[in-house]
Amino acid sequence: MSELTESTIWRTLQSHFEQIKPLHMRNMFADDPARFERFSLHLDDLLFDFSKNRITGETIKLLCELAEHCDLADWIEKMFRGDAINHTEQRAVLHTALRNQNNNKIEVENQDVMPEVRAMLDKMRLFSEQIRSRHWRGYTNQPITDVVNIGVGGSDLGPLMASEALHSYALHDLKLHFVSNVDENHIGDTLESLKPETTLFIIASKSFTTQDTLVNARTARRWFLKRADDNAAIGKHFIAVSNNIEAAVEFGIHEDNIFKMWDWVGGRYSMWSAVGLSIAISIGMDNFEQMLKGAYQMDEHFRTTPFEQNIPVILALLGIWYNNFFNSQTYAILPYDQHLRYLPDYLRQADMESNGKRIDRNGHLVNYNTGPVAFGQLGITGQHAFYQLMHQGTKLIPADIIAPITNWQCIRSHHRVLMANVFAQTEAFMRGKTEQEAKAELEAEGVSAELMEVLLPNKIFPGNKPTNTILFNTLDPVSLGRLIAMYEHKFFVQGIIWNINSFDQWGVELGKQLAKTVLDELDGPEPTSAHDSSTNGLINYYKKMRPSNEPE
Ligand code: G6Q
Repeated sequence: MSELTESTIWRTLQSHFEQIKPLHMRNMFADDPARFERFSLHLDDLLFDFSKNRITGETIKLLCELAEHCDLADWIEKMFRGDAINHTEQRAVLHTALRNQNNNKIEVENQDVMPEVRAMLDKMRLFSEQIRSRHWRGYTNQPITDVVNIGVGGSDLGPLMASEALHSYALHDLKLHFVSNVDENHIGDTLESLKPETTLFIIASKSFTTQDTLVNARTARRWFLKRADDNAAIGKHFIAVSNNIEAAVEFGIHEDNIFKMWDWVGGRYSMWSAVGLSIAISIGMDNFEQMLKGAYQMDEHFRTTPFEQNIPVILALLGIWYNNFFNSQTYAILPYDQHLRYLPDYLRQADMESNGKRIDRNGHLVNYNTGPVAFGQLGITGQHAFYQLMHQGTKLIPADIIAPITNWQCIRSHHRVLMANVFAQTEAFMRGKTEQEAKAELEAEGVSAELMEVLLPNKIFPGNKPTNTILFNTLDPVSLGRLIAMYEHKFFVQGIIWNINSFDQWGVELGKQLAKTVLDELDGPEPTSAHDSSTNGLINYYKKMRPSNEPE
């Protein structure tokens, strides 16, 4: 039995859950006109409304006691000061150092990391300004018009999400492209419209050993050299972001063109580092630094605010409430802003790779649910697709609804409709529609008694579906940084409560290892018998059916 589920506070929460379970939020709102004020928090213009949750004041109090029981405050300090809390890789977890705005030292093995971080930011500034101002010239003396980030997972999703989110700040005659899939169609389609003379490749790989990325990088180099026909020209067109300088140099990238990463930055937490170089090139370093400032603002809030008013802590505890007590297996991330379209993908990795663990920090199998299945899409798109299941299906799917109050263009006829959907959906999820209400509606439509009998049960919405609503003024570098840092800390808090290591990823490493072994077998002509009958059968079928004249 685990210490967590055996603890008094866990048991108290369990019996508290039995009291809360039958209550309907509709009645909670009717009974307490101040519920919104009571259950919402602010950080500058960010409003976090968590009143549409199946909670009372007692729930929050008990959940905060759970956080105290799990020594959350100590763990927060351990992370920020650089203790090796990623114990399976014996590493510090210091993405917060990348956006640190104060003059305090942050030490890893007695070495202050801040001078190196600042040097990296300076190097990013210099380089991104050279590209943006067209001082950096390609091998035919033309300026760069296209930047291709080649990377995967943590070396792709952050820059992809953030550069799309901050698209309104982008330099529009400089286009960003992202290639992550080793399927040749991805790089093939991307290169189709590009010219080697004006293209810059950023090979982003912390390890510089990830097969997908290296295969794509080699294809890019071949494509480039076919036209340039001069290895020296690579210096003007290939940049690397990596912790493995040796491998990047061996690939042919000049040492001056390598931006360093550190082993204390996890891939999925690395968009604040030089992995974000493509973001900086697109929006400019001043804006990139505003994004760091926004994240730092959330870091400070997280580090210094009592749990009951602490946005990431409350967000995390609500997740625990549904995951571990209501036994809901999933939750939805639903942004109502076109430019946040990659946010659900980004957060899905950050959450599921961090908290998809079943072994606790003491090496034991856990006996409770850990990380949920995170999914999502633009809210408006989801409304016309999967919200049906959320409203009337058999699963409880809590949701985060995220919306900026205004945007770059903010055309009234569009934006008001958008916001009307935000408010109407959160209300509908909470209230539902009672039998009486549904009946009154059908009667008003004049449906026959016969049809009423058929329709009525289908027109009832149970409601009582929890949502958090997150509003902020506009999607800009500061608000984006703040939003992402909020979620990072949410996942951290949940990992602490579940007593798991949120910062390793052995499942990802397994994929990398397995693919290498099978690749050797695919190269030889003879059938394989090294696996189970299904895997052998699939490999051998592939070998038999593949074209014999595949180009390299
Ligand atoms: C992130 C993961 C994973 C990683 C990719 C790419 O936290 O570890 O998504 O970012 O596998 O790894 P490289 O950057 O080493 O190529």
